Amino acid sequence: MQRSKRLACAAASLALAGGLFLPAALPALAQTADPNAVPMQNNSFVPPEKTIATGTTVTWINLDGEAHDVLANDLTFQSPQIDPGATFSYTFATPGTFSYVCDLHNNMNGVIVVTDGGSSTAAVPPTEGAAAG
Ligand SMILES: [Cu+2]
Repeated sequence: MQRSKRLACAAASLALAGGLFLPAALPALAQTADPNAVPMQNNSFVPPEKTIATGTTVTWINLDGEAHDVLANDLTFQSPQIDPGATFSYTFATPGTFSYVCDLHNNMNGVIVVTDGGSSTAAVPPTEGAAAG
């Protein structure tokens, strides 16, 4: 049966591309409702690049079966070892582009782009022209 052979081949490719398949990680990923979360899965940051507004707290969540950490290239932030299932949060108070790595896996890297305010969802009313007496 050619069709099933092709399917098996595709499945094998997927398995190779994704590394170890960890069924236990799937429900955990579904729980990641926080839009500012960066899961660490299959030795990757997901997504590797994230854009946030100034003042946003990013939470890294380790969904792998081994420890990771996050270390900004410019040392703006640095986590302790993040064990499986553990998290690390950092609030970005200043705009900029912050690239970071997992110190334990040098092929694991990511970028946080912090924009200068401008978030349309920010509930900060303009104070310009407010009456002062
Ligand atoms: Cu790592």
